[in-house]
Parts: sequence; C-alpha cells; structure tokens
Amino acid sequence: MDSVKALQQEAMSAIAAANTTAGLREIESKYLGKSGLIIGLTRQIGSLKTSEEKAAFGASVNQARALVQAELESRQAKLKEGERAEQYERERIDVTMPGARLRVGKEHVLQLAANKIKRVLGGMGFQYMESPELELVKYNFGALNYPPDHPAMDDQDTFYVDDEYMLRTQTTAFQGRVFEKMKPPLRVFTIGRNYRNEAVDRTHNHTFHQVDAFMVDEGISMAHLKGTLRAFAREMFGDDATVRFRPDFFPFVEPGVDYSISTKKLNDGKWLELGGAGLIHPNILEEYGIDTKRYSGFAFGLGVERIPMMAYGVTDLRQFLENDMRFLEQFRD
Ligand code: FA5
Repeated sequence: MDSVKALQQEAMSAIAAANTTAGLREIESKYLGKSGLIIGLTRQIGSLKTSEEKAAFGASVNQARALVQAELESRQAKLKEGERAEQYERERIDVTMPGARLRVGKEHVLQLAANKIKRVLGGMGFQYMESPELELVKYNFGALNYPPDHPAMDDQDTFYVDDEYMLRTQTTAFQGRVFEKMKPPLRVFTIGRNYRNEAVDRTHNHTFHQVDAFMVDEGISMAHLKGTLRAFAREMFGDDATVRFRPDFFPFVEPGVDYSISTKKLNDGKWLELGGAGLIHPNILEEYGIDTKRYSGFAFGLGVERIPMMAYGVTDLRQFLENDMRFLEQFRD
C-alpha cells in the first residue's frame, strides 16, 4: 500500500511541476499508460496472500489512478488556457492596420481609342484582323503601287531591318496580304503600330498607331467612302462632327484625299487631319487578280493618336508613349 501512495505522490508532484501540456502528456503515459507505473503495480497483486488483501490493494491502485487522472485533467485545463492565451497573443492581428493596396490596371488611352474604333467599324460590317509590324518591304511599298525609287517613299523614311524586312510605316501594308488570301466582296480593317524615321514634334512621333480599312465590292465609289467616313466621325466624336476631304496624293489610291474632321465642342472647332483615303488604285486590284470591270474599292488610313488628341485636347502626342502615370490615369472608358 505504501508503494501505491508513494507512486501517487510522485505522480502528483510531477503534475504540479509540469508547465506545458506536452509535458503533461509524457507524465500521463509514464504513470497511467498501458505499461505505466501505476498500472504496473497491479502485477504485485499476485504476491498477496488473502483475497481481502488483494481487494484492498486493487482498490488503492484504482483510487490512485483516479486521483492522478483527475489531477492531470485539472492541470491540463489550466495549462491549456495559458497556452491558448499565449497563442492568441502571438497570432494577434491588428485589424485597424491599412491593407496592402491592390493596384488595378486599366487600358491605355490608345487601347481605349482602338477599342472604340473596333466597335464602330465592326458595327459597319468591317472585319478586324491583326497585322504584322515587322513587314516585308514589298507589302509596305511595292504592293502599294510605289514605283521603284519614287519620292513618295521619302515621306515615310523608316527603319530597315535588311533588304527584305522593315518596320512598317503604314498599316496600309496589310492590304496586299489580305488581297492575296481573300476575294471580294470584302470589308477588312486592322489597327497597329507603325514606325517612321521622323523629325519628332508635337504631332509626329517615330512610333505611332494607325487604323486602315478597305472595302472592295461591286460599284464602290467615292460616295461610299465619304459616307463611311462621315458615319465614322459621328460615331467617334458625336452627331455634330463634320468632315472635309481635300485632294491628296498616295500612290495606292486614285483619286486620293486627305480626311479632316471638326466639331463645335472639340479642338476649338478647328479642323484636324485624321488621315488619308481614296479609291484603291486599279493597278493594285489587277495585281491581285481582282476584276476591275466588276469590282472597285476604297481605303482609308487614320492616325489613332489623333482621336484622343481631338477628344481630350491633348496637344503633344509624345505623351502617349512616355508612360507617365499622372498623364495616363486621366483617361477612362
Ligand atoms: C498614310 O500613312 C496612308 N497609308 C494613309 C492612307 C491609307 C491613304 C489608305 C489612302 C488610303 P499619312 O502618312 O498621311 O498616310 O498618315 C496618315 C495619318 O497617320 C496622318 O494623318 C496622321 O494622323 C498619322 N500619322 C502619320 N505619321 C505620323 C507620325 N509620325 N506620328 C503620329 N501620327 C502620324
């Protein structure tokens, strides 16, 4: 019996001295586990003589087990409380702290202009197609009816990569690629970046964007071109937009015109030239096997930068490509 009391005492002191729940688990298995010391005492029952002695010994082991178990549980509850409090303190979150601000990007003002052009021309039945910026010289000039060494090429002095390839100077370069693959009737447009070796100023950059559209069908005339460009101007700039056409020369159209717009509200009511246009030169159509007795077509090419310049009164187009967020953040859809 004394050995039971002694072991019980030993377990109780160990419990009192433990200061972590992990420590308590070790004590539990040492004294109360299947092969623990208190259970181990029951093996001594066999050496007792009388059944009364055996019963009394068994009862004292059971009692010791129950007392140690109860003490373990109550200590465990206390330690757990402390450990939880510590854990909460460790994991405390200051909910009043400002969160990490998410920077949500938005589309560039030139992309917004391109999106609007796509909606407007798409609505008129033109099909949008992507086109390459690195272009074969033959599409940029040769296929567009530029005679070799024609001075008109000097207007579009550019960056040659080698004798065959160049950075395109005009999205009109895409026309030849389309005529090679598609047969009339067709209505196609493309939007993209162009490069010219320019004397850079407020209205000219070395890198800029154009939209080029062309339509080939039976009986297409200047009337269709003018009507299309007038409808385009109104959709882009409002119902009071007026358009002006003046004769101009481009080797790939005959007749050729320049195209300007004006509205009462924008650009102080002054004319702004958006680009060039005309009826596709019959030489080009014939070159691609299109029967010019049956078909004719128009084409126009406009500067994309000119559109937000007009709409928002931007006076220097170089700002579009300088990536100054203070400038760019002003423009929303
Ligand atoms: C052309 O590029 C012709 N391909 C347009 C065309 C297409 C005519 C189809 C007839 C038929 P031009 O060089 O004028 O034409 O350029 C057209 C427009 O692109 C200009 O009016 C202007 O708005 C814009 N643009 C031209 N060069 C620059 C530049 N360096 N920086 C910014 N915009 C430019």
